[in-house]
Amino acid sequence: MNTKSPLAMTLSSAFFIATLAIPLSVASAIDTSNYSGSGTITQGLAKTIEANLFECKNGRSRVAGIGEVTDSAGKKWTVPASNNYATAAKAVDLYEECANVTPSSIAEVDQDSVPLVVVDPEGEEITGYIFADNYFELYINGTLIAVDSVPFTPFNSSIVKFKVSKPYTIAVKVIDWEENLGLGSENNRGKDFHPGDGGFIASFSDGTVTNADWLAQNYYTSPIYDLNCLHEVAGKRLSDSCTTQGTDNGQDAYAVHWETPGNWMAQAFDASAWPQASIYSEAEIGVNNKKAYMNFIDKFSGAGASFIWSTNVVLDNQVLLRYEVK
Ligand SMILES: [Ca+2]
Ligand SMILES: [Ca+2]
Ligand SMILES: [Ca+2]
Repeated sequence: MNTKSPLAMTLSSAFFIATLAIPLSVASAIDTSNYSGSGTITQGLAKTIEANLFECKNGRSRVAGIGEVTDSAGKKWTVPASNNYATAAKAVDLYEECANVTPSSIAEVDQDSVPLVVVDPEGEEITGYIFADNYFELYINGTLIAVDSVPFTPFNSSIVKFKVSKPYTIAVKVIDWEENLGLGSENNRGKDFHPGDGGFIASFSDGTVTNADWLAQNYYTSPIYDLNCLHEVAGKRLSDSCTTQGTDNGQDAYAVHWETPGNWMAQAFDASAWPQASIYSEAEIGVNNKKAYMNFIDKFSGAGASFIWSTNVVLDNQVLLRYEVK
């Protein structure tokens, strides 16, 4: 026998409907049941919020846009990464085709004209030589020294100068830029959704070079087509079993995002949980046809520097690097 009053019946029905409505209202939520990592998953193309950061006046360049993609909880993520390109001082170009800066070697570069950024007035004056696929922002002891003058392509290289006392901390944000915002891909090698690759190499006049002693943590991985291929071990955000093949149907790719710590570039930031950088060969990065690199190779591999990135130089698109110079 049902002892409920008509009012109680109505209330329980209303409650039942409200409970049903919860899954209905998030019916478009991303199915992340295959994912067990610490990141946040988004799926599909981002909304373009900045159409293009860079126009090449003298040649061709890929469109370097910025997008925003929203996760299931309504949080917006900037892709390929938040950056200071619009406002920060651009690094002086060693080589940059769009600006007609095309010296054939370091001997042709007027290094004395490079502006000096003073971090410590009593410090040592240090020159840095940098090549990034595709974009870097360089901090010394938390001070932003300069950002890459070309966010995506063509491939360029840069020279910076700063004054600092040892020990000091180098912190670099590197971005492998993307055409298909939020999808980690570009039209390349005959595919509409080809995952591009990254890579970063630098040497400094005090003998500091990029190598496996640097720390590298990944904050954005895409494209991912099967969330099950992702795993994490000892702080490493691994995607080594995920495909790196291009496709013509990549519009539904997943991306994994991790919040970057607000003070990651500060000297006092504790990066001890970050993995060590992974090393890549010049052949893996594919630099032998890039004059921005080859014309200054004596300042890169010739100076003992190695290409570094996180564990996946193809799928990881925003990587933070740190190194303490003793
Ligand atoms: Ca660049
Ligand atoms: Ca990539
Ligand atoms: Ca790239």
